[in-house]
Amino acid sequence: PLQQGDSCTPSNHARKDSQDHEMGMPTGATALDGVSTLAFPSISTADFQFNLEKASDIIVEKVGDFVNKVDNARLVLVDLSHGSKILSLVRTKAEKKKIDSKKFFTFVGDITRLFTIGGLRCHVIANAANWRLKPGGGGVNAAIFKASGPSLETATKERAVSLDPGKALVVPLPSDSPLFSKEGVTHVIHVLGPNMNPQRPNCLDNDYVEGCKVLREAYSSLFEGFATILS
Ligand code: AR6
Repeated sequence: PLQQGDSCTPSNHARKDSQDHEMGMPTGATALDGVSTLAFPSISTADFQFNLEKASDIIVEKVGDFVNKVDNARLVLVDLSHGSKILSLVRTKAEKKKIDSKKFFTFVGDITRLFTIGGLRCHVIANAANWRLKPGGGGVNAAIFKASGPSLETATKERAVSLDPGKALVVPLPSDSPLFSKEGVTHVIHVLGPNMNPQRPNCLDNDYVEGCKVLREAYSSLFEGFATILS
């Protein structure tokens, strides 16, 4: 859930800019500026227990590659709280790398409420999925399936029954989904990242050579999936 003070409304963007998106959400990067936007959570770094330093390096590397290639599209890394370590690591590294803040910034909020609470229109959102592509299980997966209503599960099942680590699945969101009608989300992209949690399937047992390879693949698959929607 959102913590008090984490959300912002469209009208208080300017005032809260420095708190809510410390890379500075560019003026105009709000509700309806027409730039296709992918909001994504940090894949694998909560329930899947992936190392945050390593994950932040990979996020910045992959975001940098994508924004250099694509015009008229924007990426937003989202997490629930201002205290998010992954957001601050990524912000610092992205600034150092001089990644264009019009094409990439971080944002604090619930990924299922970005428009209605955050005032940020994101056409596409990414889900840190499980291999069965099932609702529930906690984290962002549970939140996205819950906010979508049953139609996301149906639409997902029509396309795939499972997902391999490092892969992504683009699912157009049926128009009867509240996430579509209220938040303006047209697609959900499920991504399965590497798992370092021994209590979850396919644990990599601290093998960060494989883990980093799979996390890189996961972000490549995610951004390639987003690019297919743009074209
Ligand atoms: N909005 C924005 N960010 C969120 C939200 C939200 N509503 N909820 C969580 N985060 P996680 P993983 C952030 O655990 O590590 C599930 O059970 C969170 O703070 O969702 O890839 C699946 O079924 C963190 O930064 O994903 C899988 O089995 C990021 O989202 C497993 O967890 C990812 O945290 C996947 O684990």
